[in-house]
Amino acid sequence: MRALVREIPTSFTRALSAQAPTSPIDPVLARAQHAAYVAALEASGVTVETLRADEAHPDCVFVEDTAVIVDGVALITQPGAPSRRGETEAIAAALAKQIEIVRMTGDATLDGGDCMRVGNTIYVGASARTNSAGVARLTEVFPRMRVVTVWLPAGILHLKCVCTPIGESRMLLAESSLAPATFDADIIRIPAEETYAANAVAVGSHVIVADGFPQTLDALSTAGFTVHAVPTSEVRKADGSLTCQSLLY
Ligand code: CIR
Repeated sequence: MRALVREIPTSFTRALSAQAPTSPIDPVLARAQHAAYVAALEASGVTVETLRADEAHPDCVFVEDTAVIVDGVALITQPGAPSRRGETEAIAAALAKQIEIVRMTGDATLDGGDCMRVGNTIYVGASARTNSAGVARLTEVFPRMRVVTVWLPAGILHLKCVCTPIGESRMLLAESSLAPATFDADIIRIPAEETYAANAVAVGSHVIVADGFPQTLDALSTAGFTVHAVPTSEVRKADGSLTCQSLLY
């Protein structure tokens, strides 16, 4: 498996966030934490390609939002936040060396953080960032996938803020977020007080989780995963978590 990631720019201190962080983002610490994330991907057997930071785009580390990759085809998105639209070209150029690229145009918007694939289903969060034209384009580009729209309550930035896939038929889901019946999958429930840890990156028998969430760590260890806990304080100040820092394919 390969991953595309992107360095953290110094302008990351101006990244989007729904609420101003209680302490400013420290870009030096953010880079150290990003390095730990990349090391965890490599320890999970992933070959990582790292793109240079783009100072003009403070949120460029959150590459997940710029593409949805299924079975060797990458749909390059139009991120819902206008300030992030310019992030996609460098991603498209890097992916085009490896896989087929298709585009999203017109009024369609979609953030990759709203797309969760479990088996042959892509659950798509109808969020403030992803509109119906974006979902329609996703459905058109991946005709063999079942696309299910999930209405997100206000306050949830992306679908994968509260749930992530763990293998082909299992997923993590934060308690008190979305109804478990929404999903046709085996669910590992994450206690509400550990909601942030419901965003995890699973690669085979490895899983990368945010550190500081002992119940989630125990649940994943009990489920048989090798768990890599990584620090996330700085990306969290910019409403980021773990899946958003890579594109896996
Ligand atoms: C944003 O608001 O777009 C970024 N500050 C955070 C994006 C996080 N992306 C993700 O969870 N997929």
